[in-house]
Amino acid sequence: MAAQKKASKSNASADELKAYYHDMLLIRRFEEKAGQLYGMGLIGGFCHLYIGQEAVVVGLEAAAEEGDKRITTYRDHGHMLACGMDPNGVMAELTGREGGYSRGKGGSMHMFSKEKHFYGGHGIVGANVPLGAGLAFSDKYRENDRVTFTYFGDGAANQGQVYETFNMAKLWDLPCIFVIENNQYAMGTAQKRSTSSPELYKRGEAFGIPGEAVDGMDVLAVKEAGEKAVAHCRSGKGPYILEIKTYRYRGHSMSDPAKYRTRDEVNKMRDEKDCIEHVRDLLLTGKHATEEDLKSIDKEIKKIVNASAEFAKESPEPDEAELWTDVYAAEIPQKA
Ligand SMILES: Cc1ncc(C[n+]2csc(CCOP(=O)(O)OP(=O)(O)O)c2C)c(N)n1
Ligand SMILES: [Mg+2]
Repeated sequence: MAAQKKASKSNASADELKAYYHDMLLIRRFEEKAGQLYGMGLIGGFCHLYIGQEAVVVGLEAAAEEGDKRITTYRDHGHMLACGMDPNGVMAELTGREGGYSRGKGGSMHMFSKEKHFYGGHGIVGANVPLGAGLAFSDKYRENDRVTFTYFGDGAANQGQVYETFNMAKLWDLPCIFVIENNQYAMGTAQKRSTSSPELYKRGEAFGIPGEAVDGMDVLAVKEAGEKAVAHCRSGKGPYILEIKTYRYRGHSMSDPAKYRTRDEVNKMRDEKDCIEHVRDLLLTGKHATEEDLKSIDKEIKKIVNASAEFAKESPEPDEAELWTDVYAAEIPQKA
């Protein structure tokens, strides 16, 4: 609730607020649909939904510019949609079809888009963090001013390789924003059961990397913190840590009955802190939009999401011969 009061003082424009509402709702409805398709047996394997955390990625994408890079974990559908990847291609990948971003061979955790500078989708906890520093290194090497958003969870923040990465990222002042999405749980383990120093934004102190904690249920606060972090990185000052405090409403993955927390805890977050309701309130109370305007956005999103599900069902399964493709790069990059 505190976040809601803070944000209501914001002077974000009507268009800006509507765009956040649209983008967060797209992620939520897309994820709900993915959950349904999973229940129907149309999606197999692992599937980690992003419901509850939408303001994190939408706020940070609002602070990003064309050419900036992003890399994340297995909880990745929201990141793909927020950076502008096509919902049809994402849903078709979830159902393992030819029309998917990895031509049906990657699934939920392994999708990429060179065009949108989205580098996955990684299933091994913590392993995408050094890769993110590598992406930032490539920009530093090329002497452009792009930055990389490297997302990981509160659980991953206890991984050793994260600290090896912090060391090198600061040593070389890499333009990398380490985004810790602290949703309070790592599978069934609450942060307080696993973590001796819970202020994750301070984890860079030993390396000289600044950090701050952000209310991740408030898209405007996330955007503001993102802009600060981006400015820091672009000006050549090196990496920055954002600990974004958020919450996942669903289980860790589709196979998690979530018995490690109470229904009341989840309901309280939904009722008091929901990021989409927050922007909806700002739009209505600030008279930036009417109920009718919001209904028409809802309708548009329903159409996009339903179309993605249709596309995902109709797209054929990959041909068996595809087992032999995309194993090695077709072209080996040569030294210039
Ligand atoms: C190296 C490694 N260890 C364990 C796992 C199993 N595992 C998958 S997700 C996860 C929890 C990670 O939690 P967190 O980093 O907080 O991310 P969240 O799922 O909350 O987004 C674990 C232990 C794994 N995938 N990789
Ligand atoms: Mg977590």
